[in-house]
Amino acid sequence: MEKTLLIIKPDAVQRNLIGEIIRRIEAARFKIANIRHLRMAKSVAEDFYAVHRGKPFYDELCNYMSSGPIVPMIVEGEHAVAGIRELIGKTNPAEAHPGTIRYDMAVSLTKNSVHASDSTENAAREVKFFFPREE
Ligand code: FUP
Repeated sequence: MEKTLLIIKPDAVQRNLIGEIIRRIEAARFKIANIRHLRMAKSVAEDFYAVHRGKPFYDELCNYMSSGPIVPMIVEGEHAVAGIRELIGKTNPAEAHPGTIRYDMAVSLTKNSVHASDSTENAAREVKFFFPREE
């Protein structure tokens, strides 16, 4: 069993897509092991995306991620990291495959509706970031 961190981003929360995204995760046989609803301060978003500090899109990304509530959750299952990345589709919705969350729901490269950890190392860090008490 593997754990990964998925975030429903402000654009999707705002458009009432929380239920549809969770439905797809559960339909793919994954479990929601923990879930929160919160709004990040910009400084918190900057910490979360620290790996992108200095890149041209960093400021826009952090402004956007702190613009409204988000729903981070721990998703559990076999090969959850790769499986959830497949379910959400490519970062740029223009390149995502039909049937993926980003193809179906994303507004733009920045407002791409969801985040999911891209490796088991990042999953461990990101789970801890939003769920520090999780073992
Ligand atoms: P992902 O792992 O799919 O979330 O993608 P990245 O870690 O490469 O990028 C993090 C976020 O930055 C993406 F969700 C969207 C945003 N981004 C931009 O806004 N512009 C870019 O040129 C690249 C990424």
